[in-house]
Amino acid sequence: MKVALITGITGQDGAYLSEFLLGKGYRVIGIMRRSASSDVIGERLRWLGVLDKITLVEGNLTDLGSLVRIVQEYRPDEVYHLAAQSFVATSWQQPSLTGLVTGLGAVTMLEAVRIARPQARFYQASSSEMFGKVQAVPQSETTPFYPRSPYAAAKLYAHWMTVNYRESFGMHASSGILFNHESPLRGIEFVTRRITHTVARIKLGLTDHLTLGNMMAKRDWGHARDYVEAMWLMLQQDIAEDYVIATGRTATVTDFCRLVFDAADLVMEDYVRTDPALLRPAEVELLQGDAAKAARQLGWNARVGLEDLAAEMLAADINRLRG
Ligand code: NDP
Ligand code: GDR
Repeated sequence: MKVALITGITGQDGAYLSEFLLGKGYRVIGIMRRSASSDVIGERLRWLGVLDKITLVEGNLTDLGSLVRIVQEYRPDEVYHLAAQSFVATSWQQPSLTGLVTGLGAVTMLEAVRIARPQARFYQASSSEMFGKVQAVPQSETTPFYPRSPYAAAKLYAHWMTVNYRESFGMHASSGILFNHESPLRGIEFVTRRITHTVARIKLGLTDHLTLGNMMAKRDWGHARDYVEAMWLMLQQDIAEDYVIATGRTATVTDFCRLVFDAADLVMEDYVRTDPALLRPAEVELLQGDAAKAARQLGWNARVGLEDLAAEMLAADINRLRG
């Protein structure tokens, strides 16, 4: 039985990846940071019905010893490094923490693997945010990076360190440059979930408005369940490389918002307000990925379209609020 070690297992992608790997017959070990809310922290895993099928161990990205001991004990074949301070807006408020966790944390994990299990295959969760002020449209593996937030700068460091460990130590280390991917398990602070959750509340008479920031920003949104499969596919290749994972379709925040209001049979203009306080110090205006390499080499293509994603997220939020 193959063993997979996942950091960030309590997050959106960790939950879907656990479900996917269990389906492939893996033993799944997840690193969870100590929390005073440990009773609720496994909610996403519980929602997918996988909490009882995985092994959770305590560790923290800022603590090399804890990571080394876990890698020594469980001897993973594959390591999926997903943990991060992942909310871009927060990265301006906590730039040092974001650098420590999202940037240096990846190196700490790479070190743990290099020390205790160098033959393990390693996946780094890189991000389309690294393209930032985009230098070309659409963005592919060869597009130059131009990070626009402390988060993106930290991810870029982690990205190049992953490349460096591959080239310096011959580790099988790949970076997936994933564009935005969402699901009913998306954190409530991200724009898609903020929209579906609030529209569900409007539908149920619990609030009468939705406040947003920059509605003109364009993103390439896919479904998290599709994207975790791409992570796995990267680690099944003989040679480790980096891949862009995206749908190829871009839409504004307004477009997504309208889809959700339409799905709820409500008129968007009656409810949406904007608040300049939600604008970011520097914005990533346009992301659109070119995942041709992933299609060619991994046989991977996004399956879920934006309309279905919006409808699934809204339905889940309505059900949760009713339940
Ligand atoms: P989430 O924010 O949902 O999950 C982040 C995870 O990291 C959580 O499990 C969190 O634990 C954990 N974590 C945070 N700090 C630490 C720490 N110091 N030690 C150990 N664990 C920690 O992110 P997603 O699932 O959406 O994304 C997964 C990864 O992919 C992230 O690295 C993200 O930056 C990256 N990414 C995401 C994209 C997306 O659209 N979703 C696109 C491109 C990249 P806790 O539950 O305790 O908070
Ligand atoms: P992003 O996701 O920054 O792309 O990072 P987010 O959903 O936070 O923002 C997307 C766009 O929507 C605009 N926006 C708002 N955003 C939020 N959160 N709340 C609002 O009210 C709002 N109004 C407008 C933002 O300005 C932005 O342009 C996500 C994270 O998952 C990262 O970890 C990951 O690396 C990237 O996607 C790819």
